[in-house]
Amino acid sequence: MTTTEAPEATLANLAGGYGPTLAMHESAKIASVHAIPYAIPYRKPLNFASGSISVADNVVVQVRTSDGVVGTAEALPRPYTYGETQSSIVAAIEDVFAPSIVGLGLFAREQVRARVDRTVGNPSAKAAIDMAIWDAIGRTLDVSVHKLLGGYTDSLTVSHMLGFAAPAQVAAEAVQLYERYGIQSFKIKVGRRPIQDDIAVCRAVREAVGSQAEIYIDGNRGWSAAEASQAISRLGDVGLARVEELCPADDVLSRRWLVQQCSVPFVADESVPTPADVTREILSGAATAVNIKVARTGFSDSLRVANLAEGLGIPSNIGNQIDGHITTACSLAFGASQRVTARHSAELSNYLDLEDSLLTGPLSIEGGEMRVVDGSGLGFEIDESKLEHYRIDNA
Ligand code: MUC
Ligand code: MG
Repeated sequence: MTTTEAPEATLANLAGGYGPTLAMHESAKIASVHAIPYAIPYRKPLNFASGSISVADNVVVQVRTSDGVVGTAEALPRPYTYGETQSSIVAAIEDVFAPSIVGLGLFAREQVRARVDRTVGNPSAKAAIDMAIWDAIGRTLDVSVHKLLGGYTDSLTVSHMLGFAAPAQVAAEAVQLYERYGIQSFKIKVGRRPIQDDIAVCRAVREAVGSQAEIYIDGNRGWSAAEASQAISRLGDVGLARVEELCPADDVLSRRWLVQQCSVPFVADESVPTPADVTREILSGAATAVNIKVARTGFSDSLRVANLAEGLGIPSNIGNQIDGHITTACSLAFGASQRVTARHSAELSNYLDLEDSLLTGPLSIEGGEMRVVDGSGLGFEIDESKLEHYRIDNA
């Protein structure tokens, strides 16, 4: 086999039901990969323990095939989590990854993975390339990515991430999200501030949304294990469904001590950006659940994390890397495709805070649920005039 031919196992996996179409496009190749930086403001900033975001300074990634099909995804720079910036993502894709994968077979995802993994780090750049290739495969075969990935169900329960603000303001936002979209699951950002401030916010939200709503907290490593332990016991009356990354995973022994006291799942998020990290952290007792973020593991490695979590017998939740519209569509397609992720609420709604969208059609949340768009590939189209307007590389 040459490196530009699709490996047979991958073709066989994809072929179920799509045989004739697949045969027609078997020789499709990756013809080009482009990274387009853009900036869309948020209506209000999202503040959390490890950082803050007021503009979606993301990177659209487009993979064009030798058949002229274009697959699209986006990369989200999160310097406080993975060290990538908007310009480092563009440079990694244009200068390093594109030259190493152009010419590979479109269906040779494992070849692509092997090539990009020769460079360490850059999880968001790698993830966006992977998802754009899956989109191009879906469009080539005229099948949705959601079906290609597993097609488990057609909708997910939405959870919304609430940033730092005064208790009354956070509670009012939660109520508004319930009244307008039916959302009844809320992740509250905590950590770094005085503990009583976080406790006041959690109590205000619980009081405002009632006992039926799901509430959980994310510390983004902002507490010590001792502070987190104190906060958890003082939050007993709030009824937390799970807790996330409350203290640094590098505080190895105190983190394990904290996790052992926890009566609800302790979710690892930024401490598990790769399948190997999931194995290491779970087996060492540093967490009892994991977040899956397609923004950092694409679809190919998100499948690995979901399978690993299932094998280890721990919950896996669809997290949110403060996703824009494109990544939200990717998170939805993935989360609804797998049985293990579909059983939990998925963080899909923070795109609501963006001032504008690059997509031609809206995403919609009704009754607290988001339905999969069942078109070719990821099922969305880019509005070219909007991309032209918001891109920052053609001034
Ligand atoms: C989260 O769950 O931590 C904040 C930083 C990041 O990378 O993702 C967000 C949300
Ligand atoms: Mg988190």
